[in-house]
Amino acid sequence: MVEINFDGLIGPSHNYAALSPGNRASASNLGAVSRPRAAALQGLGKMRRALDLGLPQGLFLPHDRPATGWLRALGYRGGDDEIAAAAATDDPMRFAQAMSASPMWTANAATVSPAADSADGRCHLSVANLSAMPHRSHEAAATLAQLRVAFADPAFAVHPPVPSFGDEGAANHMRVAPAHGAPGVEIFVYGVDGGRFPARQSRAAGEAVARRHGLDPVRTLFVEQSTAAIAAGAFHNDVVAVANEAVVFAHEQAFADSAGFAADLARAMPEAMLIEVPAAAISLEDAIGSYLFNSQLVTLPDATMALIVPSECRVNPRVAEWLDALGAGNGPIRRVEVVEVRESMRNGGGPACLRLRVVADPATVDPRFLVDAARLDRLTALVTAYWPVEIAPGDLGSPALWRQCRTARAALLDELDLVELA
Ligand code: SUG
Repeated sequence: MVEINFDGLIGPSHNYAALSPGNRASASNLGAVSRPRAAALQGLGKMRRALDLGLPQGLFLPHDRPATGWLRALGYRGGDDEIAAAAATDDPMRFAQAMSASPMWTANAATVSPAADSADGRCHLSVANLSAMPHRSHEAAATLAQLRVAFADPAFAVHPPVPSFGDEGAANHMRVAPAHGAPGVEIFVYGVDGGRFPARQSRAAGEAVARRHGLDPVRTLFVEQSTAAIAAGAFHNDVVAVANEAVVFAHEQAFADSAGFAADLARAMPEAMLIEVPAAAISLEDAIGSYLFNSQLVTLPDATMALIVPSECRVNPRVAEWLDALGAGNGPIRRVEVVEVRESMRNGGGPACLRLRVVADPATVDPRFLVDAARLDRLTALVTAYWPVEIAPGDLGSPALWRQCRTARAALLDELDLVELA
């Protein structure tokens, strides 16, 4: 059993339409010109870095854009281009919601419970409903289709989204375990509405996922996000906390009751280690501006841990200094790796948002969803050939762009021999 990170390949329609209230980066880039090709190449660069570190790497595909199936369900009629043209003229914001490349953030694709935690010994995946944001709410059907292909082996159980209650998937879920393959404690982090921004994750959804996955209640925690963190821009818990094996790395203000969380975690798993960064060292503002906690905390083949941080962490002097001290100290995190995912970051998606972690035997995963260096070379060439260089806000309504997005995705499906997802 190993942990495989499945990164979302950044889709050809990547653009800045400020669709996510409460996500500061997305809101502040309204109207900016995006660079889909550079974005996807940055994402592929991150995957390559993981391979170079000796980690297994997987990938999920961008969804079909414009999302005409969703627009059709909203009452638009005709062929795909007619539907897109009608929606783009009628309601440009709605149309932008149909053009979003948001499936790139696969930390929101599903919640995953490894086999060691579940009653039936299978790895369970529940697709997230993402119901808090219209542009994300229509991802679930295509995500479910994709996960059913990738994880068709009986080692997995893939569940459709939980109904009725907001669920944002792995971004609001942490797992703490002595080792990836050993039984662990699963932590479902939820928000409570009433603050400045929507609380996207409900407690009821986490409870439903835990029940479906057959988790042991003794090793399952439900923890409330702090309203201060949500108000400061932590629209998902993974903006202020990350866990790997026995380590939880979190901001002091991530949770409503951090002392209560620390005590519950220690009771559930005495060997858990909580690395809490005090607000006096790094303010919530600095944490969210740099995305320090939206890093990938990974165990390397030599059993030490590395923190894969976005380059923005190097720009903030307080965060940079803190990271230098972390790497030089004798705690469990010995190495800091800096990756460049600026295009995704400008929509509020750091290294950890771009990946879904699945603990599995790689032999049970459909190999079309796994990458090696040669496949990354081919994907780099394909993205360079097909992805648009730039998208300005006024381009979203252009039929030429819709055609380019469809052609690019078709070439990708062909390259990976995944035409059944067309
Ligand atoms: O849901 N941004 C995403 C970012 C998701 C980050 N994921 C995690 N934290 N795991 C969101 O807010 C912006 C799209 C736009 O504005 O066009 C967006 O959807």
